[in-house]
Amino acid sequence: MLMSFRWFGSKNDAISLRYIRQIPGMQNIVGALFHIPVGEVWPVEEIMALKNEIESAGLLFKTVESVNVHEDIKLGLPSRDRYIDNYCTTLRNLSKAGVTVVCYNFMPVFDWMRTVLDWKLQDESAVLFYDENVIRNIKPEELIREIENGSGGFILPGWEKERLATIRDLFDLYKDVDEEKLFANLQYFLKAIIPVAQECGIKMAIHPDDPPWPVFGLPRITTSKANLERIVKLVDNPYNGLTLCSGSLGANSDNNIPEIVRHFGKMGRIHFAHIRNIKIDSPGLFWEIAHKDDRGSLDLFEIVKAYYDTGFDGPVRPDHGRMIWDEKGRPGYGLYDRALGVTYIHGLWDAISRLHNRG
Ligand code: DNO
Repeated sequence: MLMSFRWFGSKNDAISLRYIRQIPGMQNIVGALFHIPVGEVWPVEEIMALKNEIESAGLLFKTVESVNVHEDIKLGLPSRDRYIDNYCTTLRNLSKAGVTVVCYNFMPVFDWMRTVLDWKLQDESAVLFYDENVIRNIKPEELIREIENGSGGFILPGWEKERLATIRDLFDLYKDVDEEKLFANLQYFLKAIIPVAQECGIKMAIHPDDPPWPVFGLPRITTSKANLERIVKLVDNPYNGLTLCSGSLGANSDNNIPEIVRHFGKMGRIHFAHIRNIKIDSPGLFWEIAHKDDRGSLDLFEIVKAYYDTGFDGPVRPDHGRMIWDEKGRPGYGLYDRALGVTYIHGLWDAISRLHNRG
């Protein structure tokens, strides 16, 4: 595995590359050009500048999260072809910088969703929290306002202002889009981009919907083993693969994460691993917890072992962490707890591999 850390760039991240490099075993940065509006081409010069900055700090830049997909593509509007062309140009430009994995998602309107960004656990650490009852009783606009107010001044990935400004129009446009339509629109997109990705040596990795069920009546399809199976078959090519996010898929306890990792790992379709733990209180009510937490709903040992057993050698990131030690930063994306997560994942991996090699 290639141990990786998500970084939002020197202008947008409170954490320096120097600190990230000091995390034991850290190798690779998961980055993006966050200022480019969704749907526009990422210029090669700017990608190269990011690569140089990361490499000068002694780290690799092999992974991008995310090249976001324009809503017109998800909606299947006639204007999608222009955005798909732009997407292909961005992939070509990224390949010039040596990027080998691109993560994206296909969630209508919203990206990941939470109802509280600083839920206090008993030990006073703060975590991301989700309650379906709140979602049922709040207007999307209100939730957006609350998320913005709780973000500590940081722009949260997927919650960029411009995109959400037109929210009412988007809800109207999605009235005619059900799950089947969304699958068809995803297939149209994949048929166009996967040959380009293959030619560029970039593995495409769709991120699961978070949480993995419909929200605000909008369809979501990247939600379960069966749907992931359908997605990888929409274009049956090894470059059409997955970001296997344990915390997103795992919020539905019907999703058996170690089993899903083994299944798609054996098929060679997991291109990016997001490993974190959550605590499910009851269906639709969950919060994030430390990677090492024996009260967690996910078994991180079994998950890491599934990656090890299937020979996974792609990028892995600790995904989110709690806010601890009075750190101020982007909710979910502090330095300290993600660094602890990295160390825990390394510890599990090293122990599994040494025991394995001993026979
Ligand atoms: C949130 C992230 C998501 C993820 C996108 C991938 O913390 O897990 O924003 O990056 O869904 O496209």
